[in-house]
Amino acid sequence: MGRLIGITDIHGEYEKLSSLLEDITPTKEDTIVFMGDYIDRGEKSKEVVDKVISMSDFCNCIYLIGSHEYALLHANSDEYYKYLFWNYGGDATAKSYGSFENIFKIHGDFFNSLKPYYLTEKYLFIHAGIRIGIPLEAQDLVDMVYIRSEFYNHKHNLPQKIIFGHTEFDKPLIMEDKICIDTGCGKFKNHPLTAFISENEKEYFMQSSDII
Ligand SMILES: [Mn+2]
Repeated sequence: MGRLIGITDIHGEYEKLSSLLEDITPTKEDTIVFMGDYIDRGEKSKEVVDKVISMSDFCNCIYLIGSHEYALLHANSDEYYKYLFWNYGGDATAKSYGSFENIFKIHGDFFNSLKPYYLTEKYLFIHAGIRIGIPLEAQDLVDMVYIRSEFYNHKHNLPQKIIFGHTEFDKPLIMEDKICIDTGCGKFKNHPLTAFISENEKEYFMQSSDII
């Protein structure tokens, strides 16, 4: 059995992503679940998306949607998400692609193909979390990519451990029923990108080395 790996909230930090993936060195038996927020804030959103797409040559890859991709996909049709996109780092993404229109010309198929979550027997990988008390199949996508303390401050009732991101902590937040691996990559220059790894019966983390 290969490793099951979660990576989230890369936010255009191509060097941190490359360094972490190099340390992980994925093989054909491994699965990487990319849990959203590929873009915005950091300078290399386009390179980050190219890199995560290219990883499917080396291992099984799952691509989830994050809040920043949700805002991107709704920026043309909804003033609120347009505001969110342009005020939370979208300018860096447009610059990385050359223009806002280019984001869709170059990677539109990728952004439109992103999944809401990835479920295994032991884990649920999801960008932000779930609204507790509602069945998984009835969850609202907005909650799944934007929810914060209403989720992580309470115990949930799913049999799986939930691996999530979206809310940053200084180090992985480890709770009995959930683990957050957003360690502020892209938001704070000296914060690492963190990977959650499940291998046989072990759970551990790997982080990008200190690239400033
Ligand atoms: Mn994020």
